[in-house]
Amino acid sequence: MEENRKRIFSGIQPSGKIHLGNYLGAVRNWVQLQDEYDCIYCVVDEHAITVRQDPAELRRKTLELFAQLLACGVDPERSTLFVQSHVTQHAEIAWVLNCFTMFGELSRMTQFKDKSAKHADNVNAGLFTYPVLMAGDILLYQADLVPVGEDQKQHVEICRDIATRFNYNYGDVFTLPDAYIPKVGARVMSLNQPDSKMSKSIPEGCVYLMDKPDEIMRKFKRAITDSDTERCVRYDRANKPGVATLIDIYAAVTGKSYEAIEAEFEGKGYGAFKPAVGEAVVELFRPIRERTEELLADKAQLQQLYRAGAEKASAIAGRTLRKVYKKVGFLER
Ligand code: ATP
Ligand code: LTN
Repeated sequence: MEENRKRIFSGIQPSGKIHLGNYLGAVRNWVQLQDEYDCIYCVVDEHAITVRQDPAELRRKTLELFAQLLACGVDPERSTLFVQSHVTQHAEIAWVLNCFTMFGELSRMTQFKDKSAKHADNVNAGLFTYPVLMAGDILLYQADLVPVGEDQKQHVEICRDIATRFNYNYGDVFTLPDAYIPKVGARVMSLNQPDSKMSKSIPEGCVYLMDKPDEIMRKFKRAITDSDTERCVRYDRANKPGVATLIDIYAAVTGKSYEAIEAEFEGKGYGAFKPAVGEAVVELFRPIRERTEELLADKAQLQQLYRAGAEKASAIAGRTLRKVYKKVGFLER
């Protein structure tokens, strides 16, 4: 590890399978950034329990997500990949940071507002303080950059605010992080509700990394296009949101510009366009799905990898937490 490289931290929840939005908005960048940065990536199981999880399922999803991240190209030789609950400092720093976070600022978080409306029967304190745990994740590693999709920008901002407040009281303890949001793919929209982001909560409009090719093709063929009479492939988010969603996906997967895509499908209509986008996604995911299956067949190797990841992570996290405890005035043991 070169000493003066900038540090990257990001996390992903094991509350479901990786979908195209997660991949294009975050995970693909995680992989690319490994060449230039010192990267630390985390499966955030502690965040996942802010909504009810079946214990056996959560364990299974955590391991599957870990394998999927490896299959996507997160390289444990170059980066640190671990499971949040294996590194106790995350829960510990969250308590301290809770005391430096204001009720009012947490009340303004859009994810809290959305999730508390969706899970009205379980608006628990963890759902409310979720951004504090996330701030701790980032600050423990003194990260400079946090690669996330657009929807997480607000959480990185509150992390900066918390860090600034702490530093104001105790000196330069924390590095102030910036969100790293991709130019394409930062907000992939749902295939059947093009005004909502692609999310596992709208399963029909959501394409998973582990979906079989025929399933992916089925979802793309059923994707909402538009009821306009023009039926041509043209980027117009306001008037043709369904087509814009598909063009965005095709652009993010192939690297082609909007103009090139419009030219490619000129005079061809949606009947040719939808399967072409589907095919591109099938080919993108095929090798990753196959690799995930291989990795999941060797549980002992996975265990060895997540243990090694946790060890590397806790050495860094421990240093930050010791400093924080000292600054706030906890008596040394
Ligand atoms: P979901 O809405 O499906 O529950 P999430 O945002 O809760 O997803 P995470 O697994 O925690 O899921 O997200 C991991 C990363 O994926 C985050 O950086 C998030 O910003 C990004 N992401 C999630 N959905 C999208 C999307 N539709 N487009 C782009 N990025 C996304
Ligand atoms: N809140 C994020 C997941 C997450 C995260 C993090 C992302 C938890 N801790 C630290 C970046 C850095 C989400 O819901 N997608």
